[in-house]
Amino acid sequence: MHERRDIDEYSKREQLDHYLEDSTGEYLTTNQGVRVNHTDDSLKAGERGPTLMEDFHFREKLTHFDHEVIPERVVHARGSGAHGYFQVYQPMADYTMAAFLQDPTMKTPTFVRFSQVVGFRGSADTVRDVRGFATKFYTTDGNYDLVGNDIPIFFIQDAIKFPDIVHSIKPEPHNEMPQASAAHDTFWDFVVCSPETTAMILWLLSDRGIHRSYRMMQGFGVNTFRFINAQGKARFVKFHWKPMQGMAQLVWDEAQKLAGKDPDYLRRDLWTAIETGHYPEWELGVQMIEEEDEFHFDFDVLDPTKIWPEEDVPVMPVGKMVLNRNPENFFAETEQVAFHPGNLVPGIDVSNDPLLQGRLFSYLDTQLIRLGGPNFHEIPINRPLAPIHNNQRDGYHRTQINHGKVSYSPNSVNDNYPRPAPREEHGYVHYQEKVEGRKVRARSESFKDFYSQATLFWNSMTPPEKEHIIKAFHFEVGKVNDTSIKQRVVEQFHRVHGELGRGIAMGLGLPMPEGDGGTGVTKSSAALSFTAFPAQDIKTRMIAILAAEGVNQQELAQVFDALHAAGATPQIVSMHGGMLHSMGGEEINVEKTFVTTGSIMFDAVYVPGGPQSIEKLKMSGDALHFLNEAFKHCKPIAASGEGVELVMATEVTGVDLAQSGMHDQVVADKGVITVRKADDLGPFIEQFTMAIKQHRHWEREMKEQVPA
Ligand code: HDD
Repeated sequence: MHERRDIDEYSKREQLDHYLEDSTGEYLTTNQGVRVNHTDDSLKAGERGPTLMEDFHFREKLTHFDHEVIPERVVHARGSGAHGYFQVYQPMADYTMAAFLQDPTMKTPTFVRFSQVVGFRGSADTVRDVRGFATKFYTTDGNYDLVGNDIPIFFIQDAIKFPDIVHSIKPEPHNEMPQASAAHDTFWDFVVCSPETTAMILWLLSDRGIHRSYRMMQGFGVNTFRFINAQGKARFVKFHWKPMQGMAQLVWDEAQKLAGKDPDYLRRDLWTAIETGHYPEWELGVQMIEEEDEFHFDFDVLDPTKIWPEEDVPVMPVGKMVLNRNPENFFAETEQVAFHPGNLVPGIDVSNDPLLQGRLFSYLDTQLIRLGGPNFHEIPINRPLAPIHNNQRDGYHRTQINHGKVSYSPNSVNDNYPRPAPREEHGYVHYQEKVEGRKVRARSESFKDFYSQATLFWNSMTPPEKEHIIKAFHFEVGKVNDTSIKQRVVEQFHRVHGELGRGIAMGLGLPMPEGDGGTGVTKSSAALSFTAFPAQDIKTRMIAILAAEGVNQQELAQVFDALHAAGATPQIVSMHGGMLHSMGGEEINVEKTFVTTGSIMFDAVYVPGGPQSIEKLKMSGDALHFLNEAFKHCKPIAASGEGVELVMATEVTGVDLAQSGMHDQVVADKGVITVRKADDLGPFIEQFTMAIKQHRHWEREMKEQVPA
C-alpha cells in the first residue's frame, strides 16, 4: 500500500533529468508550441510602419522577457552551486536515526550553494565577507537542509536583531554605498553598539574572510541542533565540514584586485574544478554534547556566538561529500534552490538557540516572495526524491495534478489517505523537550560573556594571521568617517587583547587605549588557525609560466609536465597570444597574455630560461610587475637558468637566489626557488612543489618594500 522507501530508487538525482530540455534539431516555437517562421522582424503595417498588436510572437517574447527577473535573496544574493553526493562512513544509529546516516554503501544526492552574504547578485566574489555553505540532502526520508556558513559562530544571539545587523552592513540607504563591504560607518556603529559581535568580527577580519576558493574552506552548521536515536535519546550537536583540499586564503591586496579583474573568481574556480574532474570533497563531522552535560561548559550550548572548542568537544568524523556535477542551468538550479534550516528529517531536531528559532520562521517566509508563492517545492531543484502526499492544493504556479475529490483529513471517502506515519514508518516525531518558563523578552545571563572566546581566537592565531587581522581593521575601520566610532572600536577590541587594541589604534592614528587590555584568557585552540588545514597536494593550483620567443623548451617542458602530472594547472603566459618558438624552434601555445591575466589569478609562477626569452621579458613592465606582485602576495616563485636573471631584474628583495656559477645547486629561500643550470630539474621541481603546497610564504619580511 505505502510506497517502499527503497535506497536504490533514490540513488540518482538524475531522476529529475526529464525536466531537462534540449533544443538540438528542433524548430523554434512559441510557448504554445506553434512553430515560428520568422523571428528577426516584428509584424508591421508596411516595412517602415508601426508594429501590430496582433504580433503574438513579438508580444509573448517581450512579455516573458519583461518578467524574467525574480527578487534576489535579501542576503546571500551572490552564490554558486554544484551537485554531488554524501556517503556516511559508518552507521550512526547509536546517535541518530537519520536514514542517510546509516548505510555506508548508500549515496545520498546533494546540492550545495556557496554564497557571499552582503553583496548584490552581481557583486564580486572575492570581497571580505562571511560565506554561505548550504547543503540540501535529498534523503530517502525527505529533504534535509544544512544551511551553514564558513565561520562557526554568528554576529548576534537573537534572530530579532537579524534585520538590524543586515541593514547596518548593507550599503547605506541614502546613497547605496559601499557595495558588498563592511567598511563603512553604519556597520561599525552596529558593532560598537552590540558587543556580542566581537568574536565574529575577529573571524571575519581574519584570513577566513577572504578564502582562495569555496573548495578550500570549512563549513559549519553554526547553530546547535539535536541528534535523536531510535530510542528517543537526544544529544546536542554542531555540524562541521572539513575541506579535503586543505584551506587556502587570498591576501587583501589580491582580493581587491581580483574583484576587478575577475569578479567571478570563486565561481569560476568551483566550476572549473568540477569540469576538469577535480571533484572537491568535504568530511562531515559532528561535535556532540550529552543533554545531561548541558551546563558543564564555560559557554552556553544554545549561544550561537560561541564555538565548542575542539579540545573540549572533539569532532567525530561522520562521512564524506563529493561535488561532481555542475548545474545545467544557473537560474533553474542555483538561483531557484530554496534552503530552510527547518527542513529536517527524523533523527535531527532543533535546539532552543534563539537565533535558530528565528531562522525557522524566516527561510520559508522569504521564499514566498522570492519564488512567488507556496509551490516552490515543485521546482525541480527543490523537489524531494521522497514522494509527496498531502492535502495541500492550488496556489500560484501549481504544477502537480492531484487526483480525486479528497483534499482534507480525516476522511472516510479515501479511507483516510494520505495517513500520518508512525515513528517506525519514518514519521517525524518532534523531540519532547520539557519546557517551562515565563514569557519574557530577555537574554540569558549565560550568554553575556562577549570577550573570552574572542581572546581564545586571537590567542590561536599565528603571528602572520594576527598581522592580517590588524591590517584588516586598518582598512575596514579606516574607511569609517566618524572618529568616535573608530575610538570605540579600539576600546572594544582592546578588551579582547592589548596587542590587538594597540595595533588597531596605531594604524588608525588614534590615541592608545588605557590599561593592558585583554580578558586574561590564555587558552588557545589549534583548530582555529589556518595552519590546521594544510593542503596535501598541489591539485588544481594555477601556475603561471612566463615565457617569450626563444624560451628554453627542455626546462619548460620538464616543469610543465611534472606540475601537470601532479594535478596542477600550468599555463604559459606571454606578451602576445598565439604561438611562441623555443630556442630549438619548437612551437609553444600561449594560453594567457599579460592583458588577459595577472599574477593574482595564479597560485605560483615559474620562469624558465632561454637568453632571448629573458631579455624580452626583462623589457616588459608587465612581466616584472607579475613577479613583484607574486612576491608581495607571498606566492611561490621559481626560476631556472637565465630565468633567475629576470627575478634579479625585479624588486624582489631579502631572499637568496642561485648565483651564476652555482650550476645545479637549488636555492630555496622563503618560497623563492632558483637553480642556474641542471639537466635534471627533479630536485628543483620537488622544492617548487613543496612551496606550492605551502601556498603562502609569509616570512618575506621585506615584501612591503616591493611595488605591486
Ligand atoms: Fe540565513 C539565507 C546561513 C542566520 C535569514 N542564510 C541564508 C543562506 C545561508 C544562510 C547559507 C543562503 C542559502 C542559499 O544559498 O540559498 N543564516 C545562515 C547562518 C546563520 C543565518 C549560518 C546563522 C547561524 N539567516 C540567519 C538569521 C535569519 C536568516 C538569524 C533571520 C532570522 N538567511 C535568512 C533568509 C535567507 C537566508 C532571509 C535569504 C535567502 C534565503 O534565506 O533563502 O531567510
